[in-house]
Amino acid sequence: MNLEHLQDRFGIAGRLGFAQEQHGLTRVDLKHASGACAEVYLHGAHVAGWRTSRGLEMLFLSRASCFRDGMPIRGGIPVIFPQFGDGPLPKHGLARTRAWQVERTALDADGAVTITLQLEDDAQTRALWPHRFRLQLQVALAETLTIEFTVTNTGPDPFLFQTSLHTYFQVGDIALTGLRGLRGTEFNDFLCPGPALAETREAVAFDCETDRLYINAPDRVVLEDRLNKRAIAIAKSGMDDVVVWNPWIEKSGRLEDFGADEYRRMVCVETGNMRAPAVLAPGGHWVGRTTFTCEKG
Ligand code: TA6
Repeated sequence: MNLEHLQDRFGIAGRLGFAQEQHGLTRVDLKHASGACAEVYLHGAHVAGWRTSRGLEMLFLSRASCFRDGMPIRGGIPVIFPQFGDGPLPKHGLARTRAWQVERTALDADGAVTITLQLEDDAQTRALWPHRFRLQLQVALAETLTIEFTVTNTGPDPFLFQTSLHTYFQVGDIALTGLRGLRGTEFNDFLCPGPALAETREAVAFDCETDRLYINAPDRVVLEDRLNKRAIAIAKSGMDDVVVWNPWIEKSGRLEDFGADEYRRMVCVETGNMRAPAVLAPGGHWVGRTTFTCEKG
């Protein structure tokens, strides 16, 4: 569907519009009555930007990011399915690099601006992963940002899957950043494989490469950005785990779509089911949700 048809069918005057980004990808601009706004690409159903009603950009987007078919956007909220991390499929699965379709848009009774994007299996996905599925991602912009991710097994066989909202947050300085709420939670350290350990700190701090999966994590954690004097509450439901990632210096140098110094101004706090793959029976649904709230700043 071309831009004009998308605008005619799904546009909402002053609240939701479609644009062609300079690399040819279709972007959806959402604007809430409070002044909060967000940008979502149909490519990967990728939320690439979110600004609060006070105009504060909350998500990190690399200046070196690609914006082209077949490549994930570096930053924002990559949608991960059916595989988290490395494995038989391309890393982090196949959802984040495919063109999603607009299913519906709405202005909710409470004034939230919503768009629901959909991805279904096709010959290309089935060649990679031989299962039938339907994904829906609903982005709801109010003074908060809520992402609802639904997986439906539309085939005759059960399948195993993992999911993640791989969210990149922008911070003033990683050295003045902490993630509260994980004390006592067991985690796997991807950088130091071994038995799960319990987090002992009130706030996870960052002074080196960090890549940890917190198992059955609390449903609310708070990212503190002390330099910007702000905090972001991350509240999940239907999602078991939290992954915390900062590439630090050496890994940053190995990422082609990431600036060498950008590790200082970002951290990923990811929500989903990233640990053991879950089984979804034929006709089954999985729904996970995460709401982001800027509490100060
Ligand atoms: O979520 C953490 C992680 O798995 C890290 O190991 C790092 O590789 C990151 O994802 C980014 O992966 P990507 O494939 O987007 O470069």
